[in-house]
Amino acid sequence: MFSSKESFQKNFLKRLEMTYGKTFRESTSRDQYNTLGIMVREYISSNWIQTNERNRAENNKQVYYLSIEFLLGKLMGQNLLNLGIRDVVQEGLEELGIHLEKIEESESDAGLGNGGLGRLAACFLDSLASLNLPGHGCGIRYKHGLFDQKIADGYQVEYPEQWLRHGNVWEVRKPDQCVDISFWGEVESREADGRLEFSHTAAETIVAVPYDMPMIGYQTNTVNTLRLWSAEPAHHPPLNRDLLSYKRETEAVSEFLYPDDTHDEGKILRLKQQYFLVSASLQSIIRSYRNKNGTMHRFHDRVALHINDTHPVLAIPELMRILLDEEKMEWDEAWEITVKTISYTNHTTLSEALEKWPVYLFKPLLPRIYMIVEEINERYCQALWERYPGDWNRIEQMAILAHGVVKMAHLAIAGSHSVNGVAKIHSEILKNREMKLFYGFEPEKFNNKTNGIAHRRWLLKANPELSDTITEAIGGDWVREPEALIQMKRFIYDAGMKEKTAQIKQLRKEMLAQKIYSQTAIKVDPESIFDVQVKRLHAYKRQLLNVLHIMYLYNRIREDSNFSVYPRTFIFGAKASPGYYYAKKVIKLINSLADKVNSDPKVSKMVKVIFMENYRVSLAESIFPAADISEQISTASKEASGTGNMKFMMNGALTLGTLDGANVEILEAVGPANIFTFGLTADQVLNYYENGGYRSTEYYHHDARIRQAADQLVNSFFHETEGEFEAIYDSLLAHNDQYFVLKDFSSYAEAQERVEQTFINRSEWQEKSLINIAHSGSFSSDRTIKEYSDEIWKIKPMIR
Ligand code: 26V
Repeated sequence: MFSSKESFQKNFLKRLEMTYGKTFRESTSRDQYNTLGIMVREYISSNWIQTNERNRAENNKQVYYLSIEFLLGKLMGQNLLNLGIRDVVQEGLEELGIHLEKIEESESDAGLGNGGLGRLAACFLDSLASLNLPGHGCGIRYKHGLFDQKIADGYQVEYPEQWLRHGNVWEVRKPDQCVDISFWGEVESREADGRLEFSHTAAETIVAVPYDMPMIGYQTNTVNTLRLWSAEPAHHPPLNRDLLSYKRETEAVSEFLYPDDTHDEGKILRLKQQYFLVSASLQSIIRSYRNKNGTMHRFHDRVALHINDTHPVLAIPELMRILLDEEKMEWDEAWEITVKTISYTNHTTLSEALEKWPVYLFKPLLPRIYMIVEEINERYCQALWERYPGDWNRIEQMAILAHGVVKMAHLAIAGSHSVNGVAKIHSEILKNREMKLFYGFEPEKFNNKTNGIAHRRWLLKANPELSDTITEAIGGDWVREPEALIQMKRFIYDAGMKEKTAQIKQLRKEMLAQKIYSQTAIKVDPESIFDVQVKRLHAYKRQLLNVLHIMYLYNRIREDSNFSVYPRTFIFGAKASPGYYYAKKVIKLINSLADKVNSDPKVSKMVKVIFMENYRVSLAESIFPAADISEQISTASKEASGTGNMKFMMNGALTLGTLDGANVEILEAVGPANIFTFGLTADQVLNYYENGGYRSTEYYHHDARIRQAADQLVNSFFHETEGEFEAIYDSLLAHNDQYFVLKDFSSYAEAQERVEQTFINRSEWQEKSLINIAHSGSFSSDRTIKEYSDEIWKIKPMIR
């Protein structure tokens, strides 16, 4: 049906009529989108079935990537590209008078994630399928993804996101593969054959229904599966329960993605979600494994389970439960299989983000799982005791259960054979600081896997103009083998290439300027430097540093008539967790500053500030290609990796960043002449935390630029209600600036001057931009996934 334009058109029109009972003329963009989606689904169905069949027949080892978030974005465009049918479809539709882009707009972003962690999971699924690797995702089918953000009077307002409102053409409900999930109740024990056996009784059961989504590889026959679980009431609800409240509580389990990284409300619900994901996934994986293999003794030879951060760490006691209670295995064998099966990635060292569950919540909700965690803890502490006899202090610090909480990271380390960080510096910090004691105990478990991004989304799809130019220059191998991008080095000094890529950047900046105009009615100058910071709003990411620097530019331009800067457009995009007071204040501050700057006749000739509402995957795809400067300015040691940094680099933006996360590896790749670094190093920051010695007030008193900008947060500079930005002011001075914003200010301002000086020499800038593109191949998630596959999961490509 996609073999030619004509055959596509014929099928499309017929299918449209059959599905909607409308003529083409009467149909809406959404009807057309759905029709195309149905056709694509049908087109790939035999490959999807065959991928599953071959996996079964060949009994290859499979990896299951368990993640509480999958931030997929839109799928139509990528699917068409991967299937190699985009051109045929586009041309066919054009002749019917429809633009493919228009149809694509009807698709909702699948926003089942908060940020980096969820997007990484989505990039990994693209690479797994494209590399023909037998790897699948397991997640939750949230009815509402991450909230939609509107800005009203400068404030963030959240609206429930509704991605399923018009259905989801990519999913297939599989009611025959439901599993039961048990909460609450009691554990009963009895002796059988000289062995203590446990059963979970009087539990409240809910049903997990799988919805499968095809993950289509790039020009290959492999179609892997993302299985998302939805919570539904059991057919026979508990007798002692009010039906309505049982139904409501059940459905709540897969209703909302947790947008709140910071606060504690709904803890029980979140723990329910975690167990729901893990128990449903394991039961279904084990069911199909048992059907094929009978017993579970060699489970780890055929299955790898990866846990994306600690959210799915209950996979460890859940697998133990199944092996002990259902398979009747002995503890030691069950534990060996569990550890050999499970691997774990850590995504943050921030202590606030490390999950700890109070026993008083955990134990009643998951009584059998809690018992197993207790036993794991006891045996783990015993092993520690044997290794470090008498060292109570150490054992207390390493215990899984201590002081009334379950420490999920400790459980993850104890129960898996591999623990990795997501960039070199992050993995080193884990080994030498955060997880030092665990590294001392089992050093062989620890390793690094530097993050990567799906270059087929973030370059091939997001920036077709640049992609075509690269392909013309070096051929198309880079799409399958991104390291081939290094061949672009041949063109760094090539005048034609410099001109061409500069034109593409210009075009993309004009396109973004249009979008900004249509959303905000603000005209920005596409010739200005597009300086972009898009990411979640967090204190450690230091949007505030960027803001204070813009305030300084504003003051300087107004006060010093000899001072001028090269025109700049500062672009922000960020969602704040709804309960994160400080982050929301920073959003308001950016918007207040934007009003001030953009309405000032003198300043706005040189500087504009734009806040783009509702930052999400699809918006990101139009931002990265248009950026000149990539702001990666976290307090060193705090950003585990960052992945936006890679997306910018791949699209030819230059990084302005601290030596944090993967910025360090970007520096190694491009060399110091092709990146702007500044600020404290991670060691310096960590030493300050350990030994003290930083006094933010000194920087306030000694630097007039800082003093002026800081004061403006609390004097009449912004015409907001009094006290609006007091919390921000206090964070800097009363609370001694925990993220070293003031300490790094001067170094940042200098780096910004270097940016300007470099940009003025456009020819040199373009060379640096090309160097960044040429070295971006190793930041493809293809590289990352190959490393995970070879070194942790031990899975091999299916031969296609
Ligand atoms: C959670 C919290 C909760 C408490 C307040 C501070 C805070 C900060 C961050 C988080 C998110 C933790 C998990 C996460 O999304 N980590 C991100 O993972 C990305 C993929 O590995 C990585 O590139 C980012 O650097 C990392 O922040």
